[in-house]
Amino acid sequence: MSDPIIVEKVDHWVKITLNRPERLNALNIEMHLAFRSALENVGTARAVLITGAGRGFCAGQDLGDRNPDTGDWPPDLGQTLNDYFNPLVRLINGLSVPVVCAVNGVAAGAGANLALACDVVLAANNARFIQAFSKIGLVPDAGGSWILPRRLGMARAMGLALTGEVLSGSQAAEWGLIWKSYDEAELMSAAYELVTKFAAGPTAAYAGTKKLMQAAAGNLFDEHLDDEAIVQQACGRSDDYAEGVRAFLAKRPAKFIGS
Ligand code: T3D
Repeated sequence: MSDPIIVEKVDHWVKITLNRPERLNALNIEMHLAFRSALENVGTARAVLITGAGRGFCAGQDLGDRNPDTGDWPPDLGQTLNDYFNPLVRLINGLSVPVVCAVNGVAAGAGANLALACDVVLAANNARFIQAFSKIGLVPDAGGSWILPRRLGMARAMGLALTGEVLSGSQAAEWGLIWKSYDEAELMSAAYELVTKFAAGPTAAYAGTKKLMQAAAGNLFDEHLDDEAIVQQACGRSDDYAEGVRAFLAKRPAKFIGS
């Protein structure tokens, strides 16, 4: 059997591929654990790319592992979230380096919301984002009910969640749910270009940006200004800041070293 998660180290970044294409990369326990381990072990990588093998990105929980006609029913879904999905979302959020997601095909249920947890989301124009939960009697999870209203406003968030309608990659970009969408054939080269740029970028500034953007949702404006001052103070002491200013003054591209 092939590995459910493929990890490839490329220069200063890591590519993580969800690899159960025959199930549209739906997550079973083995795959959950392998995905978690991949995220926990990005080490000194300066950027991460997550994508899916085959025609799908991820179809969420493997429903083949749920059987209502057994004595084990009902499963404790609170525990499933706490033990499997939430750790993945928290790990993606907690990585200090940029996490790029290339949504190469259908992203359904928690598969969609794991993609949306990433820092910069690219998708094929014909990718499908589906909040499939209502179709099986569940609520959006893996952070979906938090992120959708913030990115889209209540009208679109509610519409997507309650109807389970398909949102194309191109429409997701138009709505501001994701960063950009591309023709299918161009998606991976665009993703490689972006992650390569991040891996050669000012790593400490990216970490600070991520931290501040995440804190913004829970901060009052005034305290957020204080937070910006603290993070910027640290950036001001980095080698990359000095290099960025030198490069600007010398009219040459900056060579960031990530510290
Ligand atoms: O349970 C908990 O732990 C709680 C947490 C839940 C988090 C969640 O993610 S809940 C949501 C779970 N996911 C879904 O409800 C999506 C189910 N899948 C679909 O609705 C459709 O498959 C898609 C819209 C994603 C894609 O449709 P389509 O027509 O492009 O492909 P398909 O033919 O339906 O799927 C291809 C194969 O993948 C098919 O297998 P087969 O017939 O070729 O042997 C299908 O059964 C399989 N597949 C797709 N999604 C899942 C799956 N197998 C298991 N689990 C899946 N989620």
